[in-house]
Amino acid sequence: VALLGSAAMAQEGLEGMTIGFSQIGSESGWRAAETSVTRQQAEEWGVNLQFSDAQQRQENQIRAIRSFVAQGVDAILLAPVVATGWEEVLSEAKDADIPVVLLDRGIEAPEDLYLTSVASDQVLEGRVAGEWLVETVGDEDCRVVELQGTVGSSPAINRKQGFEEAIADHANIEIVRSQTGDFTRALGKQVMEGFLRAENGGQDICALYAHNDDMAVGAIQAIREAGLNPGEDILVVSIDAVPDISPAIAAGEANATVELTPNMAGPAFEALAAYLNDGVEPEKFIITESRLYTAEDDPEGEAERRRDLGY
Ligand code: GYE
Repeated sequence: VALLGSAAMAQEGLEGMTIGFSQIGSESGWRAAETSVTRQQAEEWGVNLQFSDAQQRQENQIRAIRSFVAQGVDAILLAPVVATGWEEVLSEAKDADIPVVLLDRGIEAPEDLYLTSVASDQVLEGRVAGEWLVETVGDEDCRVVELQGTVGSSPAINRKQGFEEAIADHANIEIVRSQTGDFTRALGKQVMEGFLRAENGGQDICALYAHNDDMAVGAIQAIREAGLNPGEDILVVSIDAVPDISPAIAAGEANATVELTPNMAGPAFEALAAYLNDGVEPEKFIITESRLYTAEDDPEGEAERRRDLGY
């Protein structure tokens, strides 16, 4: 993984190339960080980055890809908002000989429609979050509410699955309510308010599992407003490890998160440089690390480290 920030060095092999980036939008702090890290990476590699913000809509992404193809870009980065519906437009890119690299989310399509996919193992992320809860509650009964990510997105599907796998053999832990918060803080708060009302003012909830930190941050606010102590009365576990979750972890209002690097573009550019210059086929799936992250990890120090990563 390329170094970022002040220690950054110029990278070779893509100078002067034009690369289109169809980004989902800016629903979360993690996504905003990915956008800024991708821009930094493009600068280090000397890439002319054509950025297109889809505002969460697949049709905008399809339109952007078609326009990149018409423009004759050298490569395309695609962070696909949902998992299905990409065959046609990716076939058009393939027919035009333009390699596509998927960033941070997977798709359900034949693997020859993209060069490689740079993403975390999202089932594993869910499992890590679930295993943390299993260890933390032990034999106690635990009613869990779940805030899901964007409907139809690979992280929402896979993070749900991984968590369910982790708690499957533990009859004392049960997901009692599960709804999408679309990966946003505002919906995380609003949906959590509904969960609290429906669960005896929150008295019946033991833990919140949120598919990202932003929704957890919104939900923490809702828990506080309901007169309960987030992190104590209701355990909070989420995914991303964005800097904004660190003060909550330090304050004991959030308990655990699973770190996800915002630097997906670095490995993507490395793969593209090797492929475009030397015809080297990268591995189909480039998997980034998933690390559990709790108050024991010096959240303030870690937040600083992540800021250096480009947040
Ligand atoms: O965890 C969430 C974002 O696609 C893995 O999307 C990514 C997810 C990330 O909005 O915060």
